[in-house]
Amino acid sequence: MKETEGSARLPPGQVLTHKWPVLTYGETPRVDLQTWTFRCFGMVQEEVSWTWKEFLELPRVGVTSDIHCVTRWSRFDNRWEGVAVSEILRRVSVRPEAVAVMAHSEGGYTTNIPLAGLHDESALLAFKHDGQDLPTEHGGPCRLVVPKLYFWKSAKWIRAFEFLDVNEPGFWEVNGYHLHADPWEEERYSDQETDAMQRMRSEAARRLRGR
Ligand SMILES: Nc1nc2c(c(=O)[nH]1)N[C@H]1C(S)=C(S)[C@@H](COP(=O)(O)O)O[C@H]1N2
Ligand SMILES: [Mo]
Repeated sequence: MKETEGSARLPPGQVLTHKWPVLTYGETPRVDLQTWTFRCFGMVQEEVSWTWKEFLELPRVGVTSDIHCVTRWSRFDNRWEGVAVSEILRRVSVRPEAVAVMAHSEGGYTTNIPLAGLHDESALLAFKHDGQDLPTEHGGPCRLVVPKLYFWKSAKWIRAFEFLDVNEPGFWEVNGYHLHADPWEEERYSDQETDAMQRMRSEAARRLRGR
């Protein structure tokens, strides 16, 4: 019976693992908590930012969720602790034209997430995993966790949300990964995007070049 339950929780094309692989493009960055801030900028009425000390004073949540990596491993029942993304969004006056967020990480990694995907009670900025401080290689001191999307959207060493009026591709999305990334729909690669998404992608690319 457990197995039936397990496979119902496993998205198509995924394999269950109990280990937690480290997947980082490039080096693990050095994060300085003295100068660390989490910033919300872009399509907002006013920029908001928190120092590490201020960030730790925000209300906290615990969320248990499953990881689904596009490289086909999934890991169930990860116990995360941190600040809900909804808690952050409550404190930022997002302009009505904003449709997406670019998550910016220490070291330059970026990933785009439609705003609708962040209005999700299971999304959080996590600093603990299974009761321990988040290990550096897994994104400590703080990473984004968006359980309903493939794990590349969960930016490690997160430092900012940039609110955007187009759903611009981030680092992996420029390099062939899907703009949206729903594991239940197997939205793995950009060649699976709809025509509308492809048009949005090229519009965003044109805008980026024009900057
Ligand atoms: N800053 C940053 N965040 C990142 C990545 C990265 O290279 N840099 N890799 C992404 C990818 S592709 C995956 S699968 C997960 C891996 O997280 P883990 O190393 O904790 O398993 O982090 C995502 N977040
Ligand atoms: Mo990944």
